Amino acid sequence: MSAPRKTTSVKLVLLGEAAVGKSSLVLRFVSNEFQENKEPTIGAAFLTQKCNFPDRTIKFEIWDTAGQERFASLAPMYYRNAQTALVVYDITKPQSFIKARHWVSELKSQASPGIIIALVGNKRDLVDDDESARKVAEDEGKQLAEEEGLLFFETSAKTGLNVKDVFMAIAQKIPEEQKAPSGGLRGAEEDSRVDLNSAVAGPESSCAC
Ligand SMILES: Nc1nc2c(ncn2[C@@H]2O[C@H](COP(=O)(O)OP(=O)(O)OP(=O)(O)O)[C@@H](O)[C@H]2O)c(=O)[nH]1
Ligand SMILES: [Mg+2]
Repeated sequence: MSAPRKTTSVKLVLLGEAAVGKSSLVLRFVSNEFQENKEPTIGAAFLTQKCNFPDRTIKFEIWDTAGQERFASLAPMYYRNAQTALVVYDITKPQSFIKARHWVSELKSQASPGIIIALVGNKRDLVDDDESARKVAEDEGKQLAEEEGLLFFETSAKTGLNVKDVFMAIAQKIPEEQKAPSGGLRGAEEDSRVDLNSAVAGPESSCAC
């Protein structure tokens, strides 16, 4: 009988302006679904997703934060102790790219040293048929990622383009021995006091990857 695969827990936080598609990216990754009119996140939502690799299992503990300005003060609570972050913008909304730059610099100065950050330009489907809808050039994203040492992807939560790839690229950068640190916000399954957005939070499920 083969030994059970080692599980590595990875705390991941999503940050970005309201309505850029953070929750939609998570929904696509965890359930392979998309909702045309997704409701804004209130506070934050917590989900987990396990991904099996030949040598180990990665368990993503995902904190999906609310982008609305009124929740901005909560963000440090969610990125504290995060090993990885997705900073998301909407490639049709230049303001959301400015906000993404701010998140990257805040993470660099306030989050755990060595945090793995992926910069994600979402809603690619909107420009595939009509390039004039694009307001942030792909090269702008690439350049910021190169300057700051980030992973970079353009995605579509709607079609699924590159969504799994973002999480797989992050998983590949997680060192073998790394574990989710204790302290700060713990996984919701360990702390019933955490206020969850139950419309989004769901049970663990196996990764299709
Ligand atoms: N066309 C298109 N629409 C998208 C995509 N991703 C999300 N949307 C839509 O954009 C809207 C906002 O998506 P959300 O996932 O709720 O955005 P959010 O970043 O979680 O927003 P907050 O929770 O308020 O911070 C919803 O109506 C989604 O259906 C995408 O890749 N393509
Ligand atoms: Mg949301």
